[in-house]
Amino acid sequence: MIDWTDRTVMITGATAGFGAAIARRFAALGARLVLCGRRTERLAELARELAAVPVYAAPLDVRDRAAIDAFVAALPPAFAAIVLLVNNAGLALGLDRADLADPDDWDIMIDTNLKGLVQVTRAILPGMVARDRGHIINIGSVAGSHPYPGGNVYGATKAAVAQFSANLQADLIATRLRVTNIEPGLCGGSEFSQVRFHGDAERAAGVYQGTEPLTAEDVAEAVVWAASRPPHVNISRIEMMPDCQAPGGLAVYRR
Ligand code: NDP
Ligand code: 8X3
Repeated sequence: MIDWTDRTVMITGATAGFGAAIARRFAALGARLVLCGRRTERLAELARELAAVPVYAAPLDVRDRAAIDAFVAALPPAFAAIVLLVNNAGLALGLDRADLADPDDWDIMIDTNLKGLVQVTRAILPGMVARDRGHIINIGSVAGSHPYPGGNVYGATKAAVAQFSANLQADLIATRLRVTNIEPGLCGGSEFSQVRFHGDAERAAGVYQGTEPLTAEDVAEAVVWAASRPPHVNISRIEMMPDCQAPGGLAVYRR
């Protein structure tokens, strides 16, 4: 098993859901943590909870490129050599048909899930390449491979994340860097559906009714597993679903 105690792990979107679970999991393994998200109070709480390991937590909106550069430039020396970047920050907004969807929701998803993820990667990558050491784990989604009604732009951003991950792997072939795209399906216990339905708790709860969905801890486990393979092993993709979910939604509309 890899010794994480001399390794720095950066997690975007650590203030809730998967990001917080991934942070807790790596803290239990003794890693140094760089945590970010927009909600400063949540970051402070998590840093206090995980005080047994070195934690650098600071606010970052991944949609702001200048803020990303400033965040990376301000990393204290002890936290600057990131060996694992988990690009987790992201969101779905709305589940409306494309002709009815809110164009502002579309912009926010593209700016966060795609533009934010690629620009955080771009800011961290040069250091990893210079050290010839690093792993980028992106949090994609089954929505990037399997269409469903109302998934329109959310799924498109996650498809782009999958292809960006594969293209990164191609770019980095001559280095020891690794790239993984983790693609979870239905997952409960995070704020994902509350955010998707703009705070409608009843509608959010309905998504999981009668199911036993994945948990944030299941996703964190997959992240730790992919990151802990021997250095020559690159896990390119992990698609994971709860056993109550399956692909196979080809639609036929009969008039
Ligand atoms: P949560 O809503 O619980 O967490 C999302 C995290 O992203 C929060 O920490 C939030 O922090 C952060 N975030 C959102 N926008 C920004 C931004 N502009 N800048 C920085 N951070 C941001 O959702 P999940 O934990 O469920 O989702 C995490 C990732 O997993 C997302 O990429 C999501 O698309 C993906 N996913 C989720 C699935 C699910 O069913 N839950 C399944 C498959 C993939 P803050 O608000 O403080 O900025
Ligand atoms: C989250 C899973 O099915 O809501 O990415 O798109 S789904």
